[in-house]
Amino acid sequence: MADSNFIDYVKILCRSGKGGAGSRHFHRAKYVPKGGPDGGDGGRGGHIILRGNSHMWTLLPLKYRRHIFAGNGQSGSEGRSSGKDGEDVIVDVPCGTVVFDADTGDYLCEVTYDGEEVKLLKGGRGGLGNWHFKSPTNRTPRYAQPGEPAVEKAVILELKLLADVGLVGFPNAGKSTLLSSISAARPKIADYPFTTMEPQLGIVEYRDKRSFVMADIPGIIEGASEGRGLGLRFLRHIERNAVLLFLVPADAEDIAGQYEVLLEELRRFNPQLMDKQRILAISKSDMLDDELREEIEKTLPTDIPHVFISAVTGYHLTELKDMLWGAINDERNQIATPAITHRPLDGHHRVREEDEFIFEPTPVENDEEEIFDEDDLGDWEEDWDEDFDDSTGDDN
Ligand SMILES: Nc1nc2c(ncn2[C@@H]2O[C@H](COP(=O)(O)OP(=O)(O)OP(=O)(O)O)[C@@H](O)[C@H]2O)c(=O)[nH]1
Ligand SMILES: [Mg+2]
Repeated sequence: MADSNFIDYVKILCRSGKGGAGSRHFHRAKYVPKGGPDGGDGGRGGHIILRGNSHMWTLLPLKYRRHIFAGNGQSGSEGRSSGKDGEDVIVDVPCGTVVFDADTGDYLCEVTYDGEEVKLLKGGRGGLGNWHFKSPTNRTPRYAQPGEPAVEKAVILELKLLADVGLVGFPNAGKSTLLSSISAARPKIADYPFTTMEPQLGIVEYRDKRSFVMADIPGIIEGASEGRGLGLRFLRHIERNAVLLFLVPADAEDIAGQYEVLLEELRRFNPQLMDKQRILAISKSDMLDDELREEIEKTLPTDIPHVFISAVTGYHLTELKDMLWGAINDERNQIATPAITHRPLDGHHRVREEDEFIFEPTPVENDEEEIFDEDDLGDWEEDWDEDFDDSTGDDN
């Protein structure tokens, strides 16, 4: 997968900006002997915001951007002027990106639609300047609030493709051939297993200019949940699909048995997948005659609708699309899809080379905090008399 452009799992280090410190400044000017505190507030630290972008379909740009740091807020300064807010960082991600805490595996947030903005890490609040702390009992507050610290977190971004129909089958079942015959997608097709190494989406045009999205994922074999074959890593791309289309080739020895194996692997990956509507297509049916088809028909599982198809001759493809369309628009599926709960990350999802990725965070630079020089205050504080008339009319 090293040379692949389809990246659906990245680990990055994010750090929001820290808040700027409030200023401890005292006003001084000619003919204004006791100007009083006038230190302004620190600026807010920058947020890290994720934004859905429908033109992106892989996390590849983030693979080369392992550190995402927002700007720090600037310190406040004299004359009650507030420091500048730190710069927010907006990170574009494909729709369907789910974010987990890399240390605990806990689900944090997700971005589903184009333009959706999700605040991943909040910037620290800026500290209040000393003029806020002026009171009748303390006219020379020599303190100001420091800014809130930055938040640092290692996160894992996982892409779960958003498609209406997910294709499930053993390697060589004809999944890619089907996608290429009913959509404009051109996945690689060959008569050896694991031709498809990464998921691919295709838009299936349907009657009356309607369309739906179909996802072709790498083949699944028995024991995939224990890591055999390509494992179950790609199954997350069908977690959000409304309908699962199982593909078993007509020349398989035991079609019902193959279907059961696939179903069991799915169940082990995520029991929630069992709630989805399923359709069974017997692929490569051009190899069957009527007699054989009738014989197979008797052995098929009865709890799932089925259809004999051939992606090569186009046999029953319209019927298949009708069945899929009906299932996608089935009210139950529409309710079920957005309600998916995200489990914390587990071993099924992990990508070793990503997990061994070691962070070398650059130390947070100490931004020049306003140093309050005691001597600077001079003597004037001493002659700050009790009955000092606060003529500035402050709101405090
Ligand atoms: N006769 C016939 N052969 C088919 C049909 N569909 C696919 N094939 C052949 O089956 C082989 C595998 O097809 P693919 O589409 O690559 O299968 P896949 O399920 O995507 O396989 P992986 O990507 O390896 O999991 C190819 O040699 C295809 O030409 C069909 O409808 N009829
Ligand atoms: Mg394929």
